[in-house]
Amino acid sequence: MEFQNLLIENEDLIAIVTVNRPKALNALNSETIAELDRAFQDILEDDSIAGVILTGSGSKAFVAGADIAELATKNAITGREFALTGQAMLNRIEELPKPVIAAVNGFALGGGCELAMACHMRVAATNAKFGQPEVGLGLIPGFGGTQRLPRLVGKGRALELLLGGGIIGSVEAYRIGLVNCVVEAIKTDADGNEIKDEKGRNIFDADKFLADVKTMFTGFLSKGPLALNYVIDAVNRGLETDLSAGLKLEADLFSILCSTEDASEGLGAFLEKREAKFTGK
Ligand code: CO8
Repeated sequence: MEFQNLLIENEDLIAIVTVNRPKALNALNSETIAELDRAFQDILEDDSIAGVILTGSGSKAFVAGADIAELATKNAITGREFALTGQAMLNRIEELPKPVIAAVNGFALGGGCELAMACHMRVAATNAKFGQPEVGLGLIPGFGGTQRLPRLVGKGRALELLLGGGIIGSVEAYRIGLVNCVVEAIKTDADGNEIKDEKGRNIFDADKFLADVKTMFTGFLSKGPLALNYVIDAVNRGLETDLSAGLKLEADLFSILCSTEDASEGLGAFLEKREAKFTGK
């Protein structure tokens, strides 16, 4: 399918999905939300894809939020529809049975931070900036920010970001647990010396960043595909329930895996001191 606002490349079992509206800092309008929904539906059905890297085009923004020009046209009815449609798309990402990693390059604000939080893991470039600035627009987050942020960083820190509307950098995002790691990807010359811009600042290298994320991600994708699927399911559903129901769910999923070809291959490979070759069966 052709997309107007997304670029999709499939490389080595990984789909790299890039939100591509650079003139609006990759802000999410209705069309982009529908395209992301469609793209993740396609990825679900595509057996040649084992995982997804989600990023934004250019060096300035991952996604700078919901499209504010479009938001300004919403009333109580259409605003609710917009929030529910965005939430459904983010739920689709969160529930995808294949790992999804957000490669956050630049601004991840409002809906952009919410998009990153719906992914299973987040890698931040050093230039990444996160925030939920909606209160400054007289709004609250509508794509899950009030729910996923406290689950990721705890109630106190989430309230500080949600009430203050402030923007934090990659190091602080790492410190509070909003991102899994920070990667420095800056342009260097052939001798490895940093190339600076006219103001003496480092220059972000988007290709290097994606290559580093891809290398990191490939390690995850070498594991048993069914096990990855069940980890995502157990964590997502477990967080919706109490500990005893979550533990029962884990035992059920564990027992199903015990009878899979992936588990006999993984256990056999360990005992035979060789590398496992999983088939996802
Ligand atoms: N929507 C639409 N256009 C945007 C957005 C956005 N979120 N962000 C930036 N742009 C546009 C700017 O309007 C500008 O366009 P133009 O060149 O035509 O004037 C272009 O992108 C470049 O932006 P700036 O000139 O502002 O770039 P700066 O480097 O000066 O600033 C910032 C970068 C700090 C990121 C700044 O652009 C900014 O503050 N953007 C808005 C960030 C924001 O508030 N995001 C939250 C939006 S609300 C939201 O996400 C709610 C989600 C849930 C909604 C559900 C409700 C129903």
